[in-house]
Amino acid sequence: MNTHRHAAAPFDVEALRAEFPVLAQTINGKPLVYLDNGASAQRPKAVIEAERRYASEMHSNVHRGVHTLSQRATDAFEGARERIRRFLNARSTREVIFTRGTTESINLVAQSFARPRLKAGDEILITWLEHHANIVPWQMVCEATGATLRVAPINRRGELEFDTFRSMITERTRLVATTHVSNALGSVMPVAAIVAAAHERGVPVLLDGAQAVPHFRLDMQALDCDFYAFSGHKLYGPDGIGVLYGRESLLESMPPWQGGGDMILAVSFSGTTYNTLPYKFEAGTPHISGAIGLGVAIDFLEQVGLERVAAWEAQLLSYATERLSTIEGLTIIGTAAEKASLVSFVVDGIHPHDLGTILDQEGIAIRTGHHCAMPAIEFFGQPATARASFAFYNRYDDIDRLVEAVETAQRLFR
Ligand code: 7TS
Repeated sequence: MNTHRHAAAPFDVEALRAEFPVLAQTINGKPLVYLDNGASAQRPKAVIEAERRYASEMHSNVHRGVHTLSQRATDAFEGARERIRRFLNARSTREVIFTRGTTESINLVAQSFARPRLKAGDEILITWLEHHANIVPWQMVCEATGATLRVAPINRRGELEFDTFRSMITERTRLVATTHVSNALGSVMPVAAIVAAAHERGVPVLLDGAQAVPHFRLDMQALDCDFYAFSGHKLYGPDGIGVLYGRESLLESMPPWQGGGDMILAVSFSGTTYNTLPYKFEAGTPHISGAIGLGVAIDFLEQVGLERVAAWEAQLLSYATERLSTIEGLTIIGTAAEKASLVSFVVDGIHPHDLGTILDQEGIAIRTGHHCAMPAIEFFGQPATARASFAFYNRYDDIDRLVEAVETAQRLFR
């Protein structure tokens, strides 16, 4: 695709919406407004069709058959890995491991990288903004090894206190694990500075990219992090599939996480020889159709253009922030200088869950609750918030509908 010509073309959101069958329905008699993309984004026809085609024409197990179907499935599966490598600008497909999603990717690093290395007195450093998937696996490792989990603070805008964070990286720190974008508040973390500060002290960095990958162009070589985790279902792809990117030298040094088929070269009762990367970390039959669908989702996103996506979503974010700010009694939680396209908010006198229920009556899907980031939400003295998270297929009209529905809820509660 000619990216220059493409970049100049207007962003045709209606044409893009037509690619997403889910969006064209009514919920409770109203046209659906889908603003829960942070929890899971919708799939374009191309992804649905790729999964259907795989099941109806290609399905077989990978890496084991000499027969044609197995070779087709293997080619499509490994082709998806190469697409993902290119998307991430990873050096090699050996650095691209398929997992079930962000959660499993982080657990893999926790169990295979951290657990064998850590001992009492060692530290893992995270931040106050983490999703539970980037807290609990480290707590489990700390419990097993006697290591300590330390948490870098944030300010009232929901930004990392970077100087304090940096001062918490010491000779005891064995790993820094932070989110790239906060799912609860939208804050974009200063990941380049985080990686630089950690590497200055020789500490590896894991980034939780679940909320960043759908919005920004990534470059693993430029970013220079050691691990990067994300999920297919937030990236317009299938659920049950995700990726762990890992620096090859570190992955080489790590023992396998799970044992079974595909992760071995030879097995006998006197011992087993493990497979090479990335297969060493992919025990058992993988989610083949999921990986293929994820490759197609990435192609789709590349065709839309990540730079254009980022520009459109920035407009949506600023329009939503402006419109919601005009509602009396509504407070936006999370006002970082740099934010991805989501808005967390609370409304005086209405519990977020009640608000979510009323919005659903209006056909509007948002997420309410602690967003699996309880410490981040509780930091603001809230048990829960309402969260509208935008994808490139959202439009100004969706935000107008959201604002109207919040005002309707206020009238009902008055
Ligand atoms: N990390 C972050 C930053 C996330 O936002 C999520 C999911 C995860 C990890 C876990 O991803 P999974 O695919 O393995 O489940 N976040 C959300 C959310 O914000 N609403 O629902 C799920």
